[in-house]
Amino acid sequence: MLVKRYVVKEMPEAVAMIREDLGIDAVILSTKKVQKRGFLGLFPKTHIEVIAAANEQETPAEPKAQQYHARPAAANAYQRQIGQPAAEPAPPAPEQAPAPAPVQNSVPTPAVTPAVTPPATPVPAPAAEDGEKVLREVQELRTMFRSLLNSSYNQLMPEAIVNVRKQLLKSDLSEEAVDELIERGIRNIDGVHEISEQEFRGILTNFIREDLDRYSPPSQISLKSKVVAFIGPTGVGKTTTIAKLAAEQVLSRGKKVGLITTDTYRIAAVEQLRTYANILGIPLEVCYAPEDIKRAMSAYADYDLILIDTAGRNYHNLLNVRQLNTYLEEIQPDETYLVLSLTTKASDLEEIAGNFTQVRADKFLFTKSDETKTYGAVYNLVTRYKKPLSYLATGQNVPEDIEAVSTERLARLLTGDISYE
Ligand SMILES: Nc1nc2c(ncn2[C@@H]2O[C@H](COP(=O)(O)OP(=O)(O)O)[C@@H](O)[C@H]2O)c(=O)[nH]1
Ligand SMILES: [Mg+2]
Repeated sequence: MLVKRYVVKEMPEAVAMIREDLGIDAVILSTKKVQKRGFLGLFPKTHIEVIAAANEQETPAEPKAQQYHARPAAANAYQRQIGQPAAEPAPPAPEQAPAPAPVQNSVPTPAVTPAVTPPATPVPAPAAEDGEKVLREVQELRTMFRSLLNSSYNQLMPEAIVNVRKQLLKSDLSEEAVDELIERGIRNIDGVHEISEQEFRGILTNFIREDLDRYSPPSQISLKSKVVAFIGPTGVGKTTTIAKLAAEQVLSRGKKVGLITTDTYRIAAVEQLRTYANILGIPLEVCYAPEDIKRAMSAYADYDLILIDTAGRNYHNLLNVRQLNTYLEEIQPDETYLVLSLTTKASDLEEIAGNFTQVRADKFLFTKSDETKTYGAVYNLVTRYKKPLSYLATGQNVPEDIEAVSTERLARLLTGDISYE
């Protein structure tokens, strides 16, 4: 990604420079009026600062037929911003028409120098330096975007984009995640002023869905897994979720299921799981210490699936996380689900999930989706901790209130494309 800043007298000058430096796929990220004190006061005071960006491999521009749409779109967008009537859009070039003159010939010669002078001939740099440069530029771009979106300049952002951004923040996506998405969205469109709110929302919905599927699409208990553990903080719904999944595996998949609980911290916790086990007619083994695990496992030697409930403890405390790890080392699960409630405060979820990175957790399982209308934490955690989704627990009823996650539905809820019932 190349990001460049230009300070020009008139917008068409900037457009011509951008096209020459960054190519026709460059996007204008921002334009604003700036006061510039010139040498000996010779320059006029009001200039326009233009920030533009493009993918590095797309530069420099090759003259192509499409190029001729770039200037009118950007220039018109700007003219509308500063209250001048936009020029008529250029008619599409007829198929056999002679090649039109390059754009820079049709605009006045630039009377100013860009604040960042691009190199005339790009010199190939070593790979490591390239990487650092790209990182630096991406960081610059982020910082610029954040200040852009939060400053008075916000007023210049088209309403469509501002509204989509507001909705994402309302869904509890982190500000950082939102700004990254908006930035990606803008990079993917031809002109920020041309796009409708619905179109922009559609683009971001797709990005969110792709991101949620990136670390492998949501999956349920694998047919190959025999030992599956459920871990997570107190009261998030681990035991209830295990009861729902045990019922599904027994009733719909015809599996021979056994339960183990290591949650002997609360007496009621064992009784709660025993009640579900009795209803389903499946056995429950209780483990009071990590040494009990081997005995419990051997009791289930000829079972298809063993679901393991663990103690809900305060996992802000790393000591509790380590204790849990001792159990998991004995259990050696094929899959471990980190169960988290969507009703937990976003900052607590971040911290708890962070502490659980010390434990091998394979997938996220979110509960209590019925008690909140903001699912942003799902996106924040999946993208931050790079683990896939699995099930969504949607209520207290056993066994029915659980479903496989649909990333498309989640993405549409987050952008406000559909509403929570
Ligand atoms: N609204 C709602 N409540 C749930 C859900 N899952 C569990 N619960 C309730 O949350 C409480 C704690 O559940 P429990 O399974 O004991 O949590 P654990 O401590 O993590 O094992 C119980 O009252 C459950 O009925 C859910 O998806 N939605
Ligand atoms: Mg429990």
